[in-house]
Formats: sequence, structure tokens, C-alpha cells
Amino acid sequence: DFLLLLSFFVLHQQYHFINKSLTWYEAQSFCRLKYTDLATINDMDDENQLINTLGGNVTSSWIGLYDGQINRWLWSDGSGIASFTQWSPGEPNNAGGIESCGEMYDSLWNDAPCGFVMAYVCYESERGSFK
Ligand code: 2F8
Ligand code: CA
Repeated sequence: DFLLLLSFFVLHQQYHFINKSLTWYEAQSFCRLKYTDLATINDMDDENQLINTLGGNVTSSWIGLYDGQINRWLWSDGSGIASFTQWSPGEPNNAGGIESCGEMYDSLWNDAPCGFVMAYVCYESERGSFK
């Protein structure tokens, strides 16, 4: 006889909201140094978790979205954008031709100039556990 054990490995991710004004690249450096990277959002659970982390106290904050090439949006950690997106209606619009970084704006995504300074959200990948 043998016993078959089925187990699920659950990966946890934690968001950290930093209420200090930095450019997108400065925020990226900070997140990589202190945590894992700027925030990556892959589904509605992530989106809701991130919105909860913001706690409603700011309108604009950087997330890991950036335009690697024209209209080729990626996450700062190197992963591609999943089929799930939460762009604000009409975004990304590359207003003024200088918007290559992504922010959370009123709980939706907007492309904005990378040199703007605003608060930001990092993510921290934690050790997974077996369930
Ligand atoms: O109306 C959407 C539009 O609003 C602003 O431009 C007027 C934003 N600009 C900045 O955040 C700098 C645009 O990104 C946004 O598309
Ligand atoms: Ca925009």
C-alpha cells in the first residue's frame, strides 16, 4: 500500500505603503533594497489587498507598472501584465508623450510621468507554507 499526500504550497505576498514622495525610479530602488520590488498586481485579490493597504489616505501612489517599450507595459519585477488590468477609463493615454510609469489613482491605474514624486507601494514576497 501507499499513502498519497496532496498538499498546496501557498505563496504569500505583503504590500507596504510608503507615504514619502519619490520618483518612480527612486521608489523602485527603495522597494528593492528594503522589500522585494514595487507592487505587482495580478488579480482582483491583489488589487483589493493593495487598496486596503492604501487605507484611502492618498489619491496617487506609484506601483510597479512601467512602459518597457511604447505600449509594452511590464511590472518592475520583470513579470508581464496578466490578463487582469484595472486601467482607469481612457488609460494608458501617454499624455504629453511622457507617461511611462504607472500609478494607482483613485483605486485605478493611470500612466504618469516617471519623474513625478508621490507615495508608493512596495511588495514583499514571503516564505510560502504548505497547506
Ligand atoms: O484625465 C486623465 C489624465 O489626467 C492628468 O492629466 C491631465 C494625468 N496627468 C498626470 O498625472 C501628470 C494623466 O496621466 C491622465 O491621463
Ligand atoms: Ca495617463
